[in-house]
Amino acid sequence: MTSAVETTLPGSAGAGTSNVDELARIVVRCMACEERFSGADVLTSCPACGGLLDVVIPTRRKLTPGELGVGVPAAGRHSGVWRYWPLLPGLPEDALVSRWEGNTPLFRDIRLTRYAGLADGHLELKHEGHNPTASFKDRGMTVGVSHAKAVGARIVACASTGNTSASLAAYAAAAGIPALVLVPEGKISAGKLAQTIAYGARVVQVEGDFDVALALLRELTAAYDVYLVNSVNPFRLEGQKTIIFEMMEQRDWQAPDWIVLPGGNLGNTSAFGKALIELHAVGLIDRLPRLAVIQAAGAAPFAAYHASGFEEFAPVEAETVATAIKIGNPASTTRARRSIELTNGWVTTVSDDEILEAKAIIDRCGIGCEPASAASLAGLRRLVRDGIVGVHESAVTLLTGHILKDTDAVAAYHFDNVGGGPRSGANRPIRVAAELSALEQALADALHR
Ligand code: AN7
Repeated sequence: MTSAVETTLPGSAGAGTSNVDELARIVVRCMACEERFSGADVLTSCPACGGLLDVVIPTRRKLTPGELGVGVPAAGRHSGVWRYWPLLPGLPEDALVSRWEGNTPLFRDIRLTRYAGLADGHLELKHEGHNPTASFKDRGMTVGVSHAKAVGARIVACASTGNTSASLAAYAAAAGIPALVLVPEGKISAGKLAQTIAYGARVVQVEGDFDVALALLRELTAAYDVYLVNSVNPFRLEGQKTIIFEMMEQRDWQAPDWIVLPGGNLGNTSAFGKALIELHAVGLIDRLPRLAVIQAAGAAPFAAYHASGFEEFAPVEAETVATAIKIGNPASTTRARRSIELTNGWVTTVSDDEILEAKAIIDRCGIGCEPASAASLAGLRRLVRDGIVGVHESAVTLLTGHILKDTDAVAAYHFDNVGGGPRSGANRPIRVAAELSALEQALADALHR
């Protein structure tokens, strides 16, 4: 593609010849028309029919857990993504951009299990906030940016509700590739914006919501030679599969009955379905868990689509306190539908109040997460109450981002009492005179918390 701007873009384009050979061995396939393309191409939709693309991972041969670590390049040895090398696209080693992402904990807490309504020992929480930029996005970004580097991209770009932009900015900085990010003006958390600025991306605040920003960016990437890293990028989703790989490894390859996750643009939902199918195909798990996707009630087009028996999809104007998932027209809807169908999954919604209450309880257990993440626990509780998930079934919920991602949400809950009346467990700091007698009262209060 040519344009006036193109000649002014920085850096040198074009993959080295050895990279082209390695990239050409990777097969990318359209999930709609099954047309096949080369990994050396830069594609975020099928040039033939516009469908979403999958990287094809060979799964005919059975794998043992030990064989998963075979062939891991030195550059990815410490990464919780690249150590699953045989189930990832074989990118050239000199292109790998890693910040030791992944390697996240799987927590248990009896209080949260009881809050969900499950029998003791039946809930685990995979905390993806323990990633380098404090959200799960780093797992996809290490693969997306490594592919961008391998093909010689001169600039990488995304539209974001904040976490993708923070992650892209960091990995682009690590790779030495310029980054452009579009965020909805005034609608992402201050912490995420701060990360994106500090890591050095060119930040554009678009007048409009996330859906407007993504549509605008797709116009730009269609016209200019800009590498798009949103989750329509098939390489990014390959990295996000490793949340499932690591979760199953931590559970000694025993699948839970349910995996519960928040749904926004539906990249994780898409990646999780693919990951489970691949693990099952190579014999590392013997059954498929059911995926349960939880949307905020004010941003729930996928839940409505599911409720219609996947007959009618309609985008919505999104509104929710969980800004990360304030998305009304998810880019990966068709791929996410496939994940739900393949795993006999479910989709439901929770209110902002349910999200905030679940978040306060997760925080109070010393685990902590951002609001969007808490939708998973709130949703599980709802599903147990509705009888969709049985009390004696096992579940893993995904916590997608760190508590410090959105400190405004913490303040609003504990200080402002938005929506009237004190929130349950609200914890407002008190001011005292610098006198021992005043502290004695605080000591008595603290003992009773
Ligand atoms: C904390 O950063 O879409 O359903 O632009 O940041 O895979 O999109 C963030 C999404 C859940 C939803 N939890 O995941 C972005 C963006 C957190 C998130 C989601 C996001 P997908």
